[in-house]
Amino acid sequence: MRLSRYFLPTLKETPAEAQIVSHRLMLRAGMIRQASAGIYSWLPLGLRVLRKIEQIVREEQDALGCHEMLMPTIQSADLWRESGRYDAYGPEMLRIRDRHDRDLLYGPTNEEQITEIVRAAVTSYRQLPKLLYHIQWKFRDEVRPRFGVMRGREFLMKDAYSFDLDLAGARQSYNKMFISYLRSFERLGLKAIPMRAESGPIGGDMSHEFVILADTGESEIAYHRDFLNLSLAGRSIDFEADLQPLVDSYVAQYAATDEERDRALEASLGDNLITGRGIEVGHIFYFGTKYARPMNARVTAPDGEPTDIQMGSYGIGVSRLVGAIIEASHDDAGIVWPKSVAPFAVAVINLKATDPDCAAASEGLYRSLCDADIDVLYDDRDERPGVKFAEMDLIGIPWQVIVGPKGLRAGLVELKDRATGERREMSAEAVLSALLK
Ligand code: P5A
Repeated sequence: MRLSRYFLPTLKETPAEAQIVSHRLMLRAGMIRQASAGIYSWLPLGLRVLRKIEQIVREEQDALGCHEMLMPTIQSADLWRESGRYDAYGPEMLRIRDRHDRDLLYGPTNEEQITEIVRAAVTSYRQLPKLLYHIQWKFRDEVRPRFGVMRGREFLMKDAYSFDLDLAGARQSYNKMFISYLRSFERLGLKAIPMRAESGPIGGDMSHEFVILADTGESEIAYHRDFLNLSLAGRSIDFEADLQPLVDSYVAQYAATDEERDRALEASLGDNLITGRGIEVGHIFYFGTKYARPMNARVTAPDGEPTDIQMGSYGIGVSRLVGAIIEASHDDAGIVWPKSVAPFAVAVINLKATDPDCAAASEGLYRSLCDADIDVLYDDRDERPGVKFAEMDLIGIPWQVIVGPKGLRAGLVELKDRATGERREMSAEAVLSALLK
């Protein structure tokens, strides 16, 4: 991508309305623009990051055997009357009326919609288990939308739903998601801590919030210090095996929210307990027959009796993650993208666009990187070097290749690592082979 032709409306001034660093940086880096309170347009740079996150989440859902589909944003109120949630949901739900006076709503979540789909198609225990997900925009008319995309009114969620015959099956589905979430967040460059959460009317131990550490987070958290050393990276997981021992090894490590019932556990951790603040990036629930019963989602069990389907739901805040990753990874100069989600892998910075040698060398590098299928942002503008450096640091591209007249005379360009600030002089060929690796 040539920067001269790209749409990257960066801001020099810090926008006054932004209270936290990720919101400030997303506005300054030209990633988003507010449309109205809690509703944002995603500009080209922001959309690239959103799509990268979405793709990692998608690959990890696919890997555990969850199947992608797409449900609409607009739902019928009648479905929600069946489950009893239409009145219960309150003012957070955006209610709409069509030209025939039919009540609709902009979906805040999709339990009812998916239950309707599955009950129509699944009638026998032989068709279970089923795991389905979609990645779709949601609307919640939050009282206080704030912090940019972190607490928006319109936001992108990955929501998955599990359908099982019995509790043992439901627990296995839950555990698959639990382990898959740890892997997904690791791939996104995050350390997410699974915290026991309020499990609602069903009780039991099957609801967890996945929280990443950030001082500006809205959740209070407490965890065992060893937790930060746990990792699934490089481990291949057999999702059909019994995952309970692996889940237990995580769950045993730390405490949870500041609920009364967790105080004893917190006390038992003693010096190993670390408390702090975090951002909830995922939330998983087991809710048994809460929707299946009122909505008549049943199968015939092996004994021939009709049985309510056991369900769970599993959310990841895809658009919130863009902000959360920035909260976890930035410095004074701007964003420091983890390589897995960076909008471009490499930036080529031509320090003197009017110099034919600089232009030829930069073009050559740009072409070779593009040919190798690497996402490159090429700053070909006639701008001062200081402006170019500041903008590339602000938007956080992991590798910068800096081409200037002085270096070129010695046959050298510079390769800068955005995360460490380390700069190395090398030949263009050496830069190419380093980046292609
Ligand atoms: C689980 C999937 C649910 O809605 N139903 C389907 C369940 N859970 S949840 O916790 O309410 O939301 C899941 C995740 O969505 C993100 N999220 C938000 N992101 C941005 N702005 C918001 N207003 C917002 N509300 C929820 C969170 O990451 C949450 O974990």
